[in-house]
Amino acid sequence: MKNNTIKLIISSLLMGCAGIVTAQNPIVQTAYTADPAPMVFNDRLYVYTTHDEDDSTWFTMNNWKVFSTNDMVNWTDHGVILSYNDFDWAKRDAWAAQCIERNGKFFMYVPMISKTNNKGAIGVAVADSPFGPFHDPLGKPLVQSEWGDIDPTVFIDDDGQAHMYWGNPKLKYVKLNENMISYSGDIVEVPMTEEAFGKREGNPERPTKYEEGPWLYKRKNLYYLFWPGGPLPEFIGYSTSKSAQGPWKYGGIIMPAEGKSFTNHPGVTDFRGKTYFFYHNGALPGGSGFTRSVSVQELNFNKDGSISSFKMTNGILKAIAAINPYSFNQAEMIAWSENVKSYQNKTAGVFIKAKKNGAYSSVKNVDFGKDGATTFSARVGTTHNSGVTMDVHLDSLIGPVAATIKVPLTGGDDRFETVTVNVSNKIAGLHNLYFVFNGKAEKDIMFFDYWLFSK
Ligand code: FUB
Repeated sequence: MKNNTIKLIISSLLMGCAGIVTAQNPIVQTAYTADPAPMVFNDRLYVYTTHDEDDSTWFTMNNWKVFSTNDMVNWTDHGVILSYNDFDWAKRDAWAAQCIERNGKFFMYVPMISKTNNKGAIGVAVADSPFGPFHDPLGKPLVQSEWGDIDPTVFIDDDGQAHMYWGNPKLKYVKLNENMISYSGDIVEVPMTEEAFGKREGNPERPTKYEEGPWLYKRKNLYYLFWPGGPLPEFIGYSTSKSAQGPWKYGGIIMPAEGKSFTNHPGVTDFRGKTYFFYHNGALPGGSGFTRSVSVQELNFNKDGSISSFKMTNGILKAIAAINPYSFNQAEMIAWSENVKSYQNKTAGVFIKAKKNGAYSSVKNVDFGKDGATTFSARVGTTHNSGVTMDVHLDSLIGPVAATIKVPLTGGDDRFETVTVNVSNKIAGLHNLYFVFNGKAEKDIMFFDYWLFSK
């Protein structure tokens, strides 16, 4: 075999093709996230998540985050966009939420514990953009019926009628008014029948498999309610109906319980002709039932609309769009990373920090075009003066080094400098990029805000 052929085979084996890698789940590696709530707006896919604090040994959850993608593979972290502290009446437990757009406003439905009676309640916050700032227009809960007011899901039907479902162990719904911050009629308790949610043995308080975390979705005039079921560990089951108000018919278990988290939580949306199923597990290093992470995979339907059971996968491996390297790209847009954490402050907004020597982040399917790139710029900083560098590798962690940045000592992570260097060889065509962070310090090697190439 000729040398060039051998090189080609080895590099294909090591690197895979641009846009294809071996694992893309969990979609966020820089923080623990759970309870995914997808939303499509202006041809971009957003996913709102809860946020398990690092090292949490209970549901230590103080705020909600949002991530977005144009290609299903590279996810941008937009940071914390709402906290229970933004509600005067709430005191803790920023649990599973959903954001939905109506008439140019974004409505975030969030469960929290109320200060007045220590019980769960669902609030609503409103913003003019998917990233906030969100504010509480009511100054009080939208609903608080009794124990178990958690996990709201909101769906706006083709005729404009919005419904909000929620609850554990009871499942309830209301009809939301067009302003989305009030409702009409009574809170309806959904009958917990075996026909609707399957039979659970041996627990009179929970006669059916339904546990919590409903997600309402419509496809071809059929309404789907996806829900985590029990007994624990949770699986995901579903029920269908011809109306958003039921009656519901149990469809079966679609995702059996798997992995280190005893909870799971569904979120389903259509995006550019496909349907995607979001869920969570404990798959990140340090992962558990209280340090969870969000994953996604395609959802397929049988001809009759039913859904066959499937397992958790490595995720969406092939990007459906390319990244433009000649515009500003946020460092927190990541396909995969290791030993990197995301932060946010007033100077940089959201940025990433390399926690140890050799940490890296990567992006997939970057289209350099025919002409090719000649310089690389990055906004970076460090608190160390001992030779901190950032290498840009092409196509794999051990691929050729296209550029090396010497990271200047800038001071704290609110101080960045933009550094520009020539690339070693002109880069053209489609590539994956690996940003590898090198330094002798024990921790917090450097911080990174954005990057771009020029022709
Ligand atoms: O994340 C806290 C709670 O765990 C959610 O509200 C439930 O759905 C479960 O995922």
